Amino acid sequence: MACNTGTESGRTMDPAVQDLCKKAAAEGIDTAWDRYEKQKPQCGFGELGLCCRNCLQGPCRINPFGEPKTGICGADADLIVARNLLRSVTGGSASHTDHAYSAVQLLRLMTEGKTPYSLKGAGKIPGVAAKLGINTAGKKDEEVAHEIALTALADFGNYSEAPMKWLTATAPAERVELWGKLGILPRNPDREIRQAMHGTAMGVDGSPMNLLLASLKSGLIDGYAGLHLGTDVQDIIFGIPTPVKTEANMGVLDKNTVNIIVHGHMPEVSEKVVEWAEKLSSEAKAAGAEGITVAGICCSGNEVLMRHGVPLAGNFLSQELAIITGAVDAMVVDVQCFMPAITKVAACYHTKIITTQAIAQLPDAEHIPIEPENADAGAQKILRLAIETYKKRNPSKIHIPPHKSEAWGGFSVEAIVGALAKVDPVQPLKPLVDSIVNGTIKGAVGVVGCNNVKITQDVFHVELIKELLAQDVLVVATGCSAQALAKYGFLSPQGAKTYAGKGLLAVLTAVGEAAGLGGPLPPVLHMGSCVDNSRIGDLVGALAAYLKVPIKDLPVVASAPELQHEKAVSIGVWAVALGLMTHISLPPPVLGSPLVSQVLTEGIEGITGGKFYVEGDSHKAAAGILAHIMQKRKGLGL
Ligand code: NFS
Ligand code: SF4
Repeated sequence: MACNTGTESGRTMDPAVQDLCKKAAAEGIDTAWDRYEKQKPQCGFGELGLCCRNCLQGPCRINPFGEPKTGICGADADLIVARNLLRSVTGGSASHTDHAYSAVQLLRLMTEGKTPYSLKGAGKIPGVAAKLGINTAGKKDEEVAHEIALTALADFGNYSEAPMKWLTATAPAERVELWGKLGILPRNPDREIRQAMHGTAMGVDGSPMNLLLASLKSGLIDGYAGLHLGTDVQDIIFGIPTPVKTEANMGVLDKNTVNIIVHGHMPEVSEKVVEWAEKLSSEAKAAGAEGITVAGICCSGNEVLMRHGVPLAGNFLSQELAIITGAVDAMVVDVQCFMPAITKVAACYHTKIITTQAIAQLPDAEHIPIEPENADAGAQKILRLAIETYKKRNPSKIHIPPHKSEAWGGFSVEAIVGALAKVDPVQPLKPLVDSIVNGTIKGAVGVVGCNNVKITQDVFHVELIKELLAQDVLVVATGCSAQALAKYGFLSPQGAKTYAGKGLLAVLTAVGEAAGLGGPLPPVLHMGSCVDNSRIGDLVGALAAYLKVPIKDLPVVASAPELQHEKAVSIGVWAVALGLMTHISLPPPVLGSPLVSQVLTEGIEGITGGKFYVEGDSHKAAAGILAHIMQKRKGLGL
């Protein structure tokens, strides 16, 4: 399954990206795959997690086959690996938590009437208020939403030893009790992130097991101060997604329109770009274009796909190639997952790269701040710059591969339960649970995460999910994984007929027709961005509650087949803490410590019921995931 970076088909299975890789080569432009070649061979110490740079006596590295066995301070392989892992998980948790914090500040300012945003997700408020114990009687939506923002901010200001409220209000009681016994309930998320940095500094925590527990705690910060807080608040501000039809892959770009890509993670940016693209389309026409096309890459793309059906240009490894079409007038980025390389690629074309966040700037990009108070002014400036830039296109450099597929998104938990309620209005989950109990559906898999240059783009997502669907496993997806599957028709009703096994197809058809879609549901339900992995957590939690069993006993598995980011690692740790077996194709850099590797893939199962399952072959991974599902079914007496 490894990536042969020499050939287009070794780099990616996406025909549009293959096509553009050829164009890049012809035009002498390096992409991530070329840079990967130049990195080879990658450092063996780094791959195993055996390098420590935590103090200036280092760098120290451990020889797995001999001496030295410790760093200068005496830290051994287990300690160095455990420390590095905690820093990496904390990097992921910090990213998600900071993202969620921005959304909370926006909610606060918006409900104080200080921003050009308006409340679109009133339907989300009662549930969130109820779990937080906020009294809504006689209050306006904005007032309750403001209290919700202040409650979230109180978690960030919590100086007591009490656990963070968003977690205790959200996670299943059985888990809160377990995590309490393990002593890993996070208090103030900022304090825990600080403490993780402190504990991993030179001369502090020397216990690998204690550091592994801290990693679990950091995973919980990600799950509740990052993912859940992010989704809850974003749904209140921008609306709860409902099923929506769109298209995916480079063919969504239109050579006759101004093309703007939104890339990154913050819907407060991408929503405003989408809003102003509509409002300023007459200006684009005055400039000679037929209109404005906004298309997404990575999770910013997912956010506006979920709520507005904005089409998708590609996922993580497609980002440079979108620019290489020569047809992108502006790429607007906010935070996370945009490669610093994009400005260098853009320099070969007319494309403007526009950064919008103070912490995420690029030399050679235009920086146009989008902050809560000035978002409209910023977005207008961005749109007008894109329209100006459109006039500078070089027609001889434009090539848009025609590939695109129909894709459906918008499957929030509310939307899924809503569709099921058309079959059974009293107990909406019953039809789904009955299908699992009688074996029509064997179980469920949440497939998430990124592309990674070490794996041929999209191939692991596609091959794994093909096999699982054929075996009647229900699949939900987020992030760049959902985007990979979107490009090959897995998110379309037609995809159900192509890929789903007989039992699964029957259920998808019954629910899809009852819900008025006129055909089956797509075989893979797109639940949103990576932050929206919270939605998968909620769905799994609801199934467990309905069956009155802990999550760890469900025939449910998580998988991140092409993970690259620290965020994917911290989400994985959260999933394992929830009790899920979590498949990954590439191990994080922990193999240098037999102890840490053993705990993550075996020992942890006795503690949380979840574990990491590392398998780099998609066929074997499908078999391993299916075997786990069958074992869990047996445990439930099914
Ligand atoms: Ni998730 Fe979304 Fe994609 Fe990976 Fe990056 S965009 S937050 S980290 S690469 S799935
Ligand atoms: Fe070396 Fe210890 Fe310093 Fe790490 S903390 S660089 S192992 S001396």
